[in-house]
Amino acid sequence: MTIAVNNEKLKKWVQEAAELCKPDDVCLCDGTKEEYDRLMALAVKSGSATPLKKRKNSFLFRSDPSDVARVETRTYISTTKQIDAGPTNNWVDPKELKEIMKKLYAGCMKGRTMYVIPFSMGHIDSPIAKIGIEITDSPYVVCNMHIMTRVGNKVIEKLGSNGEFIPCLHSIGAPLAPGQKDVSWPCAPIEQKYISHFPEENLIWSYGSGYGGNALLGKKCLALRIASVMAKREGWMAEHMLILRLTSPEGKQYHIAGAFPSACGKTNLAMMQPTIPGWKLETIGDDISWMKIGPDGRLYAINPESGFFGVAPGTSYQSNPMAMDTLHGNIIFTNCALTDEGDIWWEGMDGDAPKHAIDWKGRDWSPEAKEPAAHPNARFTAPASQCPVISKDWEKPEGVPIDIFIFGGRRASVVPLVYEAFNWDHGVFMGATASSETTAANIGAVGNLRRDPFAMQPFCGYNMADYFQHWLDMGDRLGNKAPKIFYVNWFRKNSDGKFLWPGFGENGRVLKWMCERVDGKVSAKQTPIGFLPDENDLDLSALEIKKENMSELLRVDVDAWKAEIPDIEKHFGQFAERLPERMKKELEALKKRLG
Ligand code: SAT
Ligand code: MN
Repeated sequence: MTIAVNNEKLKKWVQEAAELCKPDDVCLCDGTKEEYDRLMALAVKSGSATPLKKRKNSFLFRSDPSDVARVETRTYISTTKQIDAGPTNNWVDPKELKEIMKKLYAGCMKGRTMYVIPFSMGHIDSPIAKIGIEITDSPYVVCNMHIMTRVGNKVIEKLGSNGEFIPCLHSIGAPLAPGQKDVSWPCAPIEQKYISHFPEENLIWSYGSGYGGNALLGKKCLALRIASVMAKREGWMAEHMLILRLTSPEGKQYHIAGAFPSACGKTNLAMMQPTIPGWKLETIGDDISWMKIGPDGRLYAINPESGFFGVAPGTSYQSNPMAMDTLHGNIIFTNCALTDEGDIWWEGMDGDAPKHAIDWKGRDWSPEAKEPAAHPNARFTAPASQCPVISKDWEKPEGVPIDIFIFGGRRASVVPLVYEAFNWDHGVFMGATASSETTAANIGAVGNLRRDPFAMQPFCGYNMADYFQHWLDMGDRLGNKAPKIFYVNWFRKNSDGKFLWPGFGENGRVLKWMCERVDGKVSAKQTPIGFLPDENDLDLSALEIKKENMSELLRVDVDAWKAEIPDIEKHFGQFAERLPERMKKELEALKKRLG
């Protein structure tokens, strides 16, 4: 079926892109299974995808070794004034950046097909949803977008003749000369990669990479960087947060949204099965939350995505059984290892490692090999609807009312298992000063401690200080209907470098304490950093954990917190006079409480 596009803005933009990029063909995507199957068959034929014998309708891709993660150093927020991008974003003047990129885009799709993907972030009937159109020359991107977003004719219909959309231009940056043989993962070298955002005109231009957040432009580029700016303008929130529903044994529902940096266990927490009897968890989203104040004055959240782009290594029946069961079929795997039986494998999967496999670089691999079989940022792309614990309300157009916000990160020391904010401003301060050790989700060093405010450091599309102010403004509007704010750290270690907390399903115990705090059912002790549970307040029934582990997990090390202050001051200092007064006050209050 062909569908008539009568949106003049869309027609003009596609025509301009085609004139600039010079593809051999232009194809308007319809989001159907036939389209997916056709593109996958092409990818298999060309050698870029391997069908998996052991998993129905599933395929393995291996990327170029240089193109394995987001590239924060090549990611730009391009505003007229640099101060509007703020000190945490790379900035180039829009005119200059467009000149550079136009030269790269000129003829960049020669020998390839240009796909036009109409997609909706959020259920098409949701008042919170937004429409994007991605132009790409990567069939891999089209197939991933089919899973991660809602693609198809319905979007074109909804757009109508004058509907608004966010144009997302993407090219892998690897034109083919006549007769030139393609490689299995074409991309451009790092110095030619640009992931550019023009928030003043809601525009995204990405060049040179085919991977994840660099190329699936609905995700980090639209749903976080551009959406965060739109949310500020329009009075809503676009956050790097999972969304889950917890139901108590009495049947009371609590909705929790949690912000953690990439590869810090958001997908695991979003699907976690609590070990404490009677508590039930359902998944709504694992990465992004868009939230608006509803008619009753509460904050309602939708998951704008329709799939999971999860980190594969470490995912197992022990760490995330629900994810494992999601992966039975219809999955795109990227940079995992291939077993001799025709299945995928990665480090941390249940059972023994295979005796032989093909690693993510396509080489023979055995357990004696020096390098891992799967890349540490290897991923699965999975339809959310396949998750056994997906909530029946996950696509509810109006969203779900949020009761609790959680912030967190990876910290081997200092930060206790859980603490609660004294009030909204203090909670915003906790989010604004959140810190984490870096992971393989970005190209760069792993394990370095950095401030990652609200887990949005790589994803905030404007001056982070203004974003702090936006959080304060939202709190003012929400008043006593604002969610309660908590901070968690599942990753605290003992002096031998072993994790003190068992994590995974046991994290339900911490969530239960939060719900009981919301209901005013349990007490907490006041410490300089916030309210902490007494050991007796946490439900530790049937959990074998050493007493000394618990006291270390709930210890507020005042000296270590004092030692954090200069780094927080440095972090805040970069925002100069843009830093909200109320954040300065919170810092002074913390200093005072620490003594
Ligand atoms: O590559 S993605 O940006 O989609 C994943 C992540 O970093 O969270
Ligand atoms: Mn993420």
